[in-house]
Amino acid sequence: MSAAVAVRTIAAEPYPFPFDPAACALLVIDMQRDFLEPGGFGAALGNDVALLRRTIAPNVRLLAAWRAAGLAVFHTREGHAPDLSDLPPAKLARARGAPRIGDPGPMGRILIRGEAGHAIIPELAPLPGEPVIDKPGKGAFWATDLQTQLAARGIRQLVVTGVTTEVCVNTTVREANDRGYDCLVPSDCVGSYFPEFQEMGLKMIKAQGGIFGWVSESKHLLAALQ
Ligand code: C5J
Repeated sequence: MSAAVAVRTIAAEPYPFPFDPAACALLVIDMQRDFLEPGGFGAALGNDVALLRRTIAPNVRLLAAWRAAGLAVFHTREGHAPDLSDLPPAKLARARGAPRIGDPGPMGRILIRGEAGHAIIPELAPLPGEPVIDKPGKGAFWATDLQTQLAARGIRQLVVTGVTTEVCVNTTVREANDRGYDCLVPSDCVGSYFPEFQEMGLKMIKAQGGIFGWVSESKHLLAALQ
């Protein structure tokens, strides 16, 4: 990790974000084939994956700059054990009439660890040494050791990217906020299958003086990292 990088201010809403690179991790949420690729879980539910795929290029650029600066990177994957022992019955019961978690899909069993669809898309594949947090829930903190790993690296800020804006990104930002982390969400690096949820998901984060965190664009982070 880069130790001598100064704190700098990032243009953001509702007000500038005091970016402290040495204490800030990039947390890339669930950029998995099941959500982003045709034939995955998201597509099987009738969603247009193009709305999520527009986030790939900005994430690739941000991840490259983050790595070049030597800063901390974490990835997450939503998924479950093959025997579904970590899948709450209530979660399994949802999506009646549609393919469910554990059902066979074009890329293996849907959202099951080890299946092709569960993997992170190749464009954003984790490098050796970058932690990958396997999470059975929507939030990245529940039933994972993310908080322990962040504490071990002295992380107090998170730049949260990935999919989907209103589900796993929002849940993770809220979990992080309650645990004392400052979260910045670059709007071009998060995506939703639903344009109205994209808009509202971002508005909810920055509302009321930044009730859950800050919203910015990746270009401001890229400029600060140069
Ligand atoms: C969903 C996620 N949408 N990663 N998962 O079920 O947001």
